[in-house]
Amino acid sequence: MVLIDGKKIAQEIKEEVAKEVAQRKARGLKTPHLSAILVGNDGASETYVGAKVKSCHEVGFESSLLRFDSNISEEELLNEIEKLNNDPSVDGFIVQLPLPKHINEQKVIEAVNPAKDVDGFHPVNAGKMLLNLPSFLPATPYGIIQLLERYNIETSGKHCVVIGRSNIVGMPMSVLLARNSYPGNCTVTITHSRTKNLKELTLQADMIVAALGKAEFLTADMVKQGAVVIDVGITRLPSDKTKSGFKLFGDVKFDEVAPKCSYITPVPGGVGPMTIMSLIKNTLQACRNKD
Ligand code: BQF
Repeated sequence: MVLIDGKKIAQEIKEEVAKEVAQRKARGLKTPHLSAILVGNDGASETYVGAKVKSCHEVGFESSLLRFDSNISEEELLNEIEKLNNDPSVDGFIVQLPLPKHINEQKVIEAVNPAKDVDGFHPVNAGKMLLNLPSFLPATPYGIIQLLERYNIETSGKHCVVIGRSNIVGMPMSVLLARNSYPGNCTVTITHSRTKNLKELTLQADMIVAALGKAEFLTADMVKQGAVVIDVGITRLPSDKTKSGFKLFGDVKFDEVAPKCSYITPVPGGVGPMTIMSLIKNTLQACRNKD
């Protein structure tokens, strides 16, 4: 069993990006600038945005964090997005999700200029991805693709079962794994809450991407010997055993599943750190696109 070390790969990518940013600066090219909009003060969102801003500094990007009260109106938020769309110093920006209930997330996603949509959530980027055209890939699927690539994991002709069909993970991951490229060329089965024979399917899978958001859902009896298991889950549960006051759980019952796997990602330190590097890579690309 090989443990896929997302933290280590993310660090390697960080160093590669930092090198390129330093070269850009030396050549008088623009320094990439990522902006983030954070609405309200949800603990998990604060942590994620904080990690993104920190990574920007580590690779030499400019970054800006725009914070708004949770009672900001949809109209005001759309107005702030328009300002970032029109700000030439900002190469890419994200609106940290989830948003308060009174704001229509889809409307917000569609307000972002696709050329600055480094989260890859805009329908234009989703459509380009589907058509195998250059686009910003959503952070989590892009991170997983990079892990498969860096570990040279064979995907061609493999049967991959994706559990979960969310817009940001399950659906785009299924598309990317089915593409005619490496990593890709998988036979993909998308499964979800209405799937009747999940265990029957996962037992046939050479690769399983668990992205349903249920702590420790995937158990050893559901996994074929030698499978690759990618755990996208991150359920934060309160804990008095950690100094942060919470513990992260994946969608995979790691201790019993890991011995059956050829490769497996841990939680934390697997897919999570890679999502941040995807965002950083997309922002660098957004900046390059303007050279
Ligand atoms: C790790 C996210 C659900 C909803 C909105 C490192 C992250 C997580 C875990 C991280 C996530 C999840 C992010 C680890 C960003 C991933 O060490 O295992 C990093 O920062 N993530 C987000 O921005 O919004 C979310 C999950």
